[in-house]
Amino acid sequence: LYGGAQGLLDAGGAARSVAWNQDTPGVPGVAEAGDTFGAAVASGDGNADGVPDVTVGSPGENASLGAAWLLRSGSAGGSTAFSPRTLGLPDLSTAQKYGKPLSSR
Ligand SMILES: [Ca+2]
Ligand SMILES: [Ca+2]
Repeated sequence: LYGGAQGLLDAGGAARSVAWNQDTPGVPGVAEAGDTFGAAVASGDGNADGVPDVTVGSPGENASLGAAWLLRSGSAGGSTAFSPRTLGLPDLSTAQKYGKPLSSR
């Protein structure tokens, strides 16, 4: 949901929203059953440019290894996915469900 000076609703009482998934142009990956993309969502200005960014968790990605997506400035364009594999972390055989908990700052 887009926010504004009036909150989540505009002056006319309407809300505008956007939806993303892994098949949205600019969002890395492929939407698959069990991804649980969006199981956790957090917002905050992670790169301190004054524009809120959105982080989306997908703990079911890659057989529940899990991953998280960073949508800079709340936009699909140029978004990035992070997983234990892309970060070079140990690739355990057990489900890590990376991206299940997210926090804002
Ligand atoms: Ca996927
Ligand atoms: Ca930002």
